[in-house]
Amino acid sequence: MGLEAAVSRLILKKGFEILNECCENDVVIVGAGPAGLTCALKLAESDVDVVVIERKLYVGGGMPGGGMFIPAGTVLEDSDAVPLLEELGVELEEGEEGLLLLNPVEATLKIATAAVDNGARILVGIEVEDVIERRGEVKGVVVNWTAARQAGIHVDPLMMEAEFTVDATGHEASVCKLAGVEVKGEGKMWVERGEELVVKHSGEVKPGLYAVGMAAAAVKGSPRMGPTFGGMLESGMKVAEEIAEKL
Ligand code: 48F
Repeated sequence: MGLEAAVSRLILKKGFEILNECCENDVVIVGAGPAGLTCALKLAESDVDVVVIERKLYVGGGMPGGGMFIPAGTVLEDSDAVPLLEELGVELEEGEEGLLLLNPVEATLKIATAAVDNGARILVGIEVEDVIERRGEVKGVVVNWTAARQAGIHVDPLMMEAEFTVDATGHEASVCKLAGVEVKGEGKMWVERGEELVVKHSGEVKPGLYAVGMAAAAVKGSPRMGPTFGGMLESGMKVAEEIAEKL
């Protein structure tokens, strides 16, 4: 036998071991954008068993794209995200009007790396297509391969149970919609107010289900803030703290 069989055998054994472990979790986070990744990092730091499900093949959501694919992002200098970014070694440059500049690819990678280093699992290419609900409480998610949906093939899904589920799906707030939570849709652009309200609105939206980042803004209809990322990180931190306390 050559190495081909060994490569396949090893991947199947390890991969299915990981997927088996993901059938039961403390927390499932849907979406690996800045809010979901930060929430995962902070939960993992508190020794919470957390898995992030991302339908694309890469992490970061909208963050690596900066503004209009232009490779820079901003953060308000008085944001509580600044100490976290500094701790992660993200370079921050003085801007103007109380704004700092960052490299959004660097920030994404450093947050994701810290989340994984602290024990968070990130699964890519998997899409959440429904929630598990018992007596009005969300108890995890129903998942399928993104590729199966894209190919238009109907195949029954699998399920991942969780004590708490976090909708970090960004503007779509797709998990909230699946769970029957009313989603108003994000409001018009207003950076200061959007940054403030996204943090305020992040939290439990239905028993067992939390919304963070733009999903939280979309649920409440609060303003968008474009490529200013501090609120996304703060939102993830806030919900991680709330969930860690409950666990
Ligand atoms: O959109 P996204 O980056 O959300 P976020 O963390 O941050 C928003 C900012 O990037 C920016 C902004 C504010 O500065 O306006 O846009 O709130 O990341 C959401 C992630 O969720 C994935 C999607 O591919 C993206 O990577 N996602 C969405 N729906 C699903 C999903 C689903 N049903 N299953 C799995 N992943």
